[in-house]
Amino acid sequence: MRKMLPVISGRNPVFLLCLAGVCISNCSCIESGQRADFYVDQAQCKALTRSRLLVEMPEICPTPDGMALDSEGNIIVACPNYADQSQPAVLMKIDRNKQVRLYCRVPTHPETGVACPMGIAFGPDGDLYVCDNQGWVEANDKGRILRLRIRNGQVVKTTVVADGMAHPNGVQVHKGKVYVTQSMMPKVKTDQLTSAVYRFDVDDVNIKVNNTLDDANVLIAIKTLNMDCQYGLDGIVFDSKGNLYVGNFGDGTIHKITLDSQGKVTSNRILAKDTCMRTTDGICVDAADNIYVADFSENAVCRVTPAGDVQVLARSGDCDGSKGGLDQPGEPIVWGDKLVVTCFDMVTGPDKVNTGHDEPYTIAYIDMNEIK
Ligand SMILES: [Ca+2]
Ligand SMILES: [Ca+2]
Repeated sequence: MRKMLPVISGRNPVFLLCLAGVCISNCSCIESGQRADFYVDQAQCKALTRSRLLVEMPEICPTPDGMALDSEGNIIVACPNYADQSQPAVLMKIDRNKQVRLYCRVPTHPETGVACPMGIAFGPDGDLYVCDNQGWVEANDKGRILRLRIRNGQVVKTTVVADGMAHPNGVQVHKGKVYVTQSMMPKVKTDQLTSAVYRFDVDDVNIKVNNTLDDANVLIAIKTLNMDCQYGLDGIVFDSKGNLYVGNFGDGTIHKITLDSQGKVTSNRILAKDTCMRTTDGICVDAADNIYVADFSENAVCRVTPAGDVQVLARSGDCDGSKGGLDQPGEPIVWGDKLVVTCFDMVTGPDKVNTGHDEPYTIAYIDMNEIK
C-alpha cells in the first residue's frame, strides 16, 4: 500500500519556507552576498517576447519539472507530483504532434512508497538517469539517483546509482559520468547554505551518499550567499566545449566551471548575475552555447550569452498558465525552434510571483524566432 506523504503546506514550516526560497529571517546580509534589494523592479526589465501554451498536462502531472529529449526527439517530462501526492510519480511523453501520453511510472522508494523525479537525463545507452528527490516535501536523506531501462512504457530494469541523498535536483550525463546537483546539504554546518555537484560513473551501483563534504563523489561545493533565499545549486548543463554550468538558485547566478582532461576542476567563476534575474532554476543550452534559465521566482525565462550578458526573454504575472503564461517556470529545453518550459506552479511566498497552484497544469514555449 502506498504511504502518503503529507501535503506541502502546514508541515515543518521553517524547512518549507527554505524550500520555497522565501525570507527565512530578516537578517542583515553580508556585503558580498545577494539580497532582495539587489534586484530591480521587474517592470524595468523589458522582455523580448511572450510565452505561449505548448500543452496542458493531464491530472497525473500537476507539477511538471525536469525534461529530456529521447532518441526520437520526443520530450520526456518528469512529474514528481508534489502538488498531489495521491498521484503516482510518472514520466510523460510529448511527441512532435504535441500529443501527451504516459511514458512510464517511476519506481517508488521502498520506505516512503513514493517517487519524486525531478531532473532527468539520458545516458549513452539510452537508459534514463533520474533524480528522485525524496527530501523535497519533507527533509530526509532518502534521495536517490535511479537508472531506468524503459521499454514500451515499462521500466524493465531499475538500478540505484546512488542512495541516501539529501536533495538531488538536476542531472546531466557527460563523457561516461553522471553529474548531479544537490541543492541543500543541511548536514554541512556553514553560516550560509552549502550545496554541491556530485559526480558518479554511469555504471555506479548503490553508492552511499552521506551528504557531507567528505563524500568521495563531491566534485565541487558552493555556498549560497543570499540569506533571503537559502537554496543552492539547481540547474546543470554542459556546453559544446565541455564546460559545466550550474545555477545557484538563491543567488540568481550562473557558475561556469572548467574541467581538465582528467575531470578535475580547474576553475569556477560566476558567469552571470543580473538585476533582472532573481533565481536560477533549470537551465539548458542551445547550439551556440547560449544558456536559458528558468527564473522560478519571477515567472520569467532569461538567456545568458557565452559572454555572460543576461536578457529577459519572457515574463508573466501571476497566472494559471491557461493562456500560455509562465506559471512558475521550472526548466527550459530547446525543441526545434521552440524553447519549451515546464510550469511547476507550486511554491508560493512573498518573493514569488506565483500565488497559488491552479489548473490547468501547463507547459509553455517561447518561439525562438522571436528572440534572435
Ligand atoms: Ca497552473
Ligand atoms: Ca499558478
